[in-house]
Amino acid sequence: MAERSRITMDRRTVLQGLGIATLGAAALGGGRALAVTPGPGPLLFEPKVEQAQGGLLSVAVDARMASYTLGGQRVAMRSYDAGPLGRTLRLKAGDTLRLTLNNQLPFDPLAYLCTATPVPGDNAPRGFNVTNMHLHGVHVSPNSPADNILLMVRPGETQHYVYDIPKDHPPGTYFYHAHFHGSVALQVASGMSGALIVEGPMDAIPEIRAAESRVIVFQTQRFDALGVCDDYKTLMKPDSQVYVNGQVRPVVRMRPGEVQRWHLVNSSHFENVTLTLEGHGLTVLCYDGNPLPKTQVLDTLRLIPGNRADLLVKAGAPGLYRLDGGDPAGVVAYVEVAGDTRDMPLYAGALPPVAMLKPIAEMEVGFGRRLEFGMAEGPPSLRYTVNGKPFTCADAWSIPLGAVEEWEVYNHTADSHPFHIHVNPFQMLSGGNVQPGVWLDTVELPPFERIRFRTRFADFTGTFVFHCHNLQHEDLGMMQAIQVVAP
Ligand SMILES: [Cu+2]
Repeated sequence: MAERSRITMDRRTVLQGLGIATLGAAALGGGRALAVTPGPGPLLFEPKVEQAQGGLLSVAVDARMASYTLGGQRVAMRSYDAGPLGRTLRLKAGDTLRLTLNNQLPFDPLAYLCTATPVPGDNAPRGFNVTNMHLHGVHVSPNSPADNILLMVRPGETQHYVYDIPKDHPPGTYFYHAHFHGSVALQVASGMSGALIVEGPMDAIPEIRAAESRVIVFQTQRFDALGVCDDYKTLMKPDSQVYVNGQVRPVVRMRPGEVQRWHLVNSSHFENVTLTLEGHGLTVLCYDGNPLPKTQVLDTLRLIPGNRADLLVKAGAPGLYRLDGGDPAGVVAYVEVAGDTRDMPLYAGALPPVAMLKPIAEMEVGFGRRLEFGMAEGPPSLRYTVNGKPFTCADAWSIPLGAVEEWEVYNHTADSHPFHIHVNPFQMLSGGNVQPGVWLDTVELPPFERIRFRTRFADFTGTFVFHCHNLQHEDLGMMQAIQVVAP
């Protein structure tokens, strides 16, 4: 099948040169219906990497308007550091991240009507130039100066964050993004996110260490004819385009037999990607930054908004292969295999265990909860809810530090919702279109289905949230606060 659908380098070059979409497998192979697959774009652009030195990574991130070309159109979008995607932050478990967030977004009088701790009436689009920072999936304190998402950083203000990454933190791929309630969807969709990679014992495995890293972030920027996005109508306009590192169908180059380590992030505000790489298996190391007990080879990998995965990919014979994102995204990137052969070993086997991810036995569970994601009222004042109520800071659930709980979450709507919780990952028991036993921080909650998982409220007291990672649902109320208290 791979033979049949491979498009030769020459053909690609010629067609790309002419600016014509290349024809799909069926068309080239003949016999089947003519299918048109859009052709490859430019070489994959990867954001600059900021690497911790001597246990410390200090970075300044500017939230600002930026003008650049996206998918052939000039846009003016909210950004980190003036591009479609923030820099990649790389540190080791045990390191400290000092992040200075400068809000250089335009002055906005409405910013002064926003309150840091939302009341129920605030579950609406608001504060598009107000921001803050969240380390998604990272096990750090939810209190200032760390991962306090209830802070507000108004235009012209600066916030100094300090995050101490625990020594036994699961090594893998995470991301950082804006999280001010009311502007999360619009800011993240516009590009206010970036990859964050935590290194640990897994990275010392020689075959993994030898693999060159690629950061691949899926985004869904939306903009109008002028290239701007300043309202929900634009944000939610029908459009299936998925950008990869701010590009349309970029090309990842590999040599035959080369193994690469891919750090995948779905940073879209609403779109799933279901990935298959033509003619190649995907060797999974981590889901949501959590290493598996041993590597696992998949044909298809589904990433809902907020999910990440760490993969090894070994290139086959020379050719051009499609990375398909499933329906409705279609082909999201290409892999071009060319050049001298390098027969690198593809690691298969055990991954170093992480103490934090010790399986949670039934006898360890001290409390169970049933909760429900739902909707309230009809348009135009549609709100999304947890247990029948849109978000408010006034009703945080109190949970003692060290509690181990089993949750059952039911989706009482006809939409799918990516369930995401801050600070602590959870171990799946059932549902969510994933294998029981995996550790995640974001899982699919399909329509009218339920998920079950167990989790430990370990190490950190303070107030944080769980919410829908379909980010406009979050802004419209599908979020709940938790206050972890000293017992
Ligand atoms: Cu949702």
